[in-house]
Amino acid sequence: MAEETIYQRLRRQGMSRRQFLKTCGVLAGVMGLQYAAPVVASGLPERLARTPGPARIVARALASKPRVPVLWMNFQDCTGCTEALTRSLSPALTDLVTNAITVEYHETLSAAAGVQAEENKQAMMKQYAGQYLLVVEGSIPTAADGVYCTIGGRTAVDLLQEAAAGAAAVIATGNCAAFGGIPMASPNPTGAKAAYELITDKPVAHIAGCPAIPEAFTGTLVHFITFGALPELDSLHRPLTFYGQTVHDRCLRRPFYDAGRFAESFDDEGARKGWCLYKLGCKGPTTYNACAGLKWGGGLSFPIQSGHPCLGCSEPNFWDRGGFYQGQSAPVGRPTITAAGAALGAGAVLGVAVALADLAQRKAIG
Ligand code: FSX
Ligand code: SF4
Ligand code: F3S
Repeated sequence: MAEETIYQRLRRQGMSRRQFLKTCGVLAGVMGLQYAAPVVASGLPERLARTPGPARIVARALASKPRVPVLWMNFQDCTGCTEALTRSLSPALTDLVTNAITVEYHETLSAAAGVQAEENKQAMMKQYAGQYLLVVEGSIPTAADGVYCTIGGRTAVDLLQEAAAGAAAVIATGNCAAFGGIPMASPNPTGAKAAYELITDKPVAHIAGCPAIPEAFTGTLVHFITFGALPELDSLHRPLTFYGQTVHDRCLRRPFYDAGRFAESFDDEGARKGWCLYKLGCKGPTTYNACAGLKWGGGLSFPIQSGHPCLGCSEPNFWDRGGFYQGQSAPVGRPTITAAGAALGAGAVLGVAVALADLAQRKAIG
């Protein structure tokens, strides 16, 4: 018997066709898909054929594919990336994504433990060899033969390489998995490494940030579900849709930066008036992340909006670069971004704004 598709599962769980198509629009928005060319919707129900191009792309994928198996490995991290994702304030989105994937193994969320969990993982890797998505959270210790992190008596290095061997693709979520993060900060006692340093034969996407923005993770995941491949990445393997612009490019304090109005301390008149935090150490001009557009807590706020300079948490070595609150005497020049990056970044933010507005509307109408 053919495996149940994602769409069939959602229908079985009570989602109407109308809700399904609307949600596909939300997902397309999260992925920044509105610039994608429409596809021919042959063989689909009439309502689906009338759905706008990007939503139709997602709908076609969900209507034809079974759930994507996910293997989630936690190593040296604070679990903030899992926390951020599970506390994301887009429940409808989270709900759809959890229906579109099957998390076969996750150390911190799994109900199973010990031998049973390890046996489940082995069975899953065998059953879905070459098809599953591997998500890595945390850095991997390599010093002293890897003894600083062991699970079930095996080292993180060993477990990661075993899991990566059968994966179709890898998502390294958070700065720790992507670039080594805080565990790799000097003096790096555990010999921490990033996932890509140990996985050299599989595509790896970096959802950088400490922690990663949930919507950036979800958008990348949905891209994989839809297209069976990772989205376009920048030179540091971050999806361009979410990392194509700096925090500074979309910062709400940017007019003050341009006008040369800077807070000089956290309690001066400039700080109270919401002026630019550049002289208080803000790394926004050199940090590529979607915080200023997507924000956190379902679009509620982000560090700079709350009065704190950007620490550059989506960039390599952000902890060792330090100087978090070090005043900078003169502003850097306007950042240069590629036209492609700007278009993609703007597209993503617009898409998510539309998506969130749609979600709010759906909640309002029940
Ligand atoms: Fe690292 Fe994820 Fe920083 Fe934590 O677990 S990215 S320490 S907030 O969240 O890996
Ligand atoms: Fe915003 Fe920081 Fe840029 Fe100032 S320097 S505009 S606070 S990102
Ligand atoms: Fe990180 Fe800076 Fe955003 S510190 S959360 S990239 S504003």
